[in-house]
Amino acid sequence: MSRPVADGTRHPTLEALLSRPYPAVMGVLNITPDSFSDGGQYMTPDRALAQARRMIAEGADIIDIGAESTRPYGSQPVPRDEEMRRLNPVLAAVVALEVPVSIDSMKSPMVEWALGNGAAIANDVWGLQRDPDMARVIAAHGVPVIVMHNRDKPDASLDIMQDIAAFFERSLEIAAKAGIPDSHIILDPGIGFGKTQEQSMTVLARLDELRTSGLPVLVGASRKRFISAVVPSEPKQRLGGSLAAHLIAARGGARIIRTHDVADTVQALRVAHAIESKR
Ligand code: HH2
Repeated sequence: MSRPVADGTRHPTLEALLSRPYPAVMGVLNITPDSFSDGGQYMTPDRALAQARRMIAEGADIIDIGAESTRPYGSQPVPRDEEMRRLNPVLAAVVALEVPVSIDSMKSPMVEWALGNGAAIANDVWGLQRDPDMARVIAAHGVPVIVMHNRDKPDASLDIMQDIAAFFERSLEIAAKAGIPDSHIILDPGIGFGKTQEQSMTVLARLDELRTSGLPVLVGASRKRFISAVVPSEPKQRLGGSLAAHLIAARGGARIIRTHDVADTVQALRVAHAIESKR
């Protein structure tokens, strides 16, 4: 289940990661000037690669690379050429680190390019429902896809769990039509996307309801704004809240945790698992 790499260590495959008793950790690598918590920090290829190496040393199982901020409010749309200009000097070098790389992009041509250049997972924050070519591109490469729930605007009157379930049903239909097997789908409720802060917390509290699909669930609560609704804080001061959310997500069945703070998250997940195994 694992493949050897040049330095003699062995990094497990995605299948092996998902079968572990504690969740896999996905480290966030934002090559953007405007990401909500770390914009501008990894804009040069050297810095981006150093951050990827650091996250892997800290225990990241997957590196998620994005070159366009997807934060719901205030992010600037990035033209495809610019997204490519940011990713091009970084992607191959990160892929060479031999950890599965996911490409966080809403544009099917970017995803196609990244999958052709070694990315192993597609991360679509519109769950195959925005770019009409996304499902075809992903099916053609035969790779797993993270299908994230999203909405243009939050609606406080919604039953958010029902909305997510209906959204995933549509995504799964699109995937099936394009020839993406269920075994390649990872569901993500999209914490902070098209949701009120209350709804983001409801989703975390009721995550186990998403498991009825039998598909693995990813959660990314790292540094997000709902934390500040409970304890006012700047994004970089939200580690405690992020860990709390991620431990609750793990208990609710999340199989992958997406985070900016890899070392602390790995430690929290592993210690929680070690304690729970004593019951
Ligand atoms: N959150 C962000 C971006 N991409 N992808 C998935 N699947 N799930 C998430 O929760 C998710 C995501 C937002 O975080 P970040 O990448 O740090 O910010 P920005 O989009 O501003 O770059």
